[in-house]
Amino acid sequence: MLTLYHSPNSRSTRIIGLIEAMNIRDKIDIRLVSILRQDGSGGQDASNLHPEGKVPCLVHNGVEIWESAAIILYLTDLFPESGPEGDLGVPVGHAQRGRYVSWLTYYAGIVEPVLVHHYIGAEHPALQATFRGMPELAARLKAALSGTSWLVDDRYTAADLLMASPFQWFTDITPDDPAIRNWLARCSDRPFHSAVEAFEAEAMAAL
Ligand SMILES: N[C@@H](CCC(=O)N[C@@H](CS)C(=O)NCC(=O)O)C(=O)O
Repeated sequence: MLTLYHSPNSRSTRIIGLIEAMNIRDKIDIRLVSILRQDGSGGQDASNLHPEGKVPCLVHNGVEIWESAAIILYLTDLFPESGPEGDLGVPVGHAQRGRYVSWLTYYAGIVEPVLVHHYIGAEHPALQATFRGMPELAARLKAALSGTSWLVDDRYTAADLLMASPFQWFTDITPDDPAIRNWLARCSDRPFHSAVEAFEAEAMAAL
């Protein structure tokens, strides 16, 4: 039994995207919960099993899986080769598995902190030493996209879905580079986005 605790228009929206892209809606019970939003609205929901009351949180047979990158890895491993978009993951043993796992964990460990530091204007030698900054993030993306359309295995994977997501919300922080902008446009063109918009509109109305 799989349950996703979800709040619309939040970081868990990308998990809805993954679910739509993989066509696994019938395999997951999606429960809408409220969260404490950064503008002070909303509030934690006692029914949400995330240990900090955040979203997304996936629960599989009583075990909580939290952090978007972990949930994405978990679902793409659990349901390989599912959905009209084909396999969004990269299986264990595949030559590109390491690259796939690296982008997912790079997102969680580096990209989120770098974007938050950039947003609040935080600068410190320890931040630079530990996470680097926006120029380095842009350089990584640019290098990865040189000569290929996607980050891993020359095809759209959940690594693209996750890595593109913050730039799709905050378009003004997108690095000004044609390779990155074209990649984002390709990511935003994926057919599942219209289903996500419809799902989120309904979820918003239901909350
Ligand atoms: N790094 C986490 C971030 C999760 C997160 O911060 N989610 C926000 C929604 S965008 C949240 O639930 N905030 C509620 C709170 O802070 O209590 C992930 O990607 O899953």
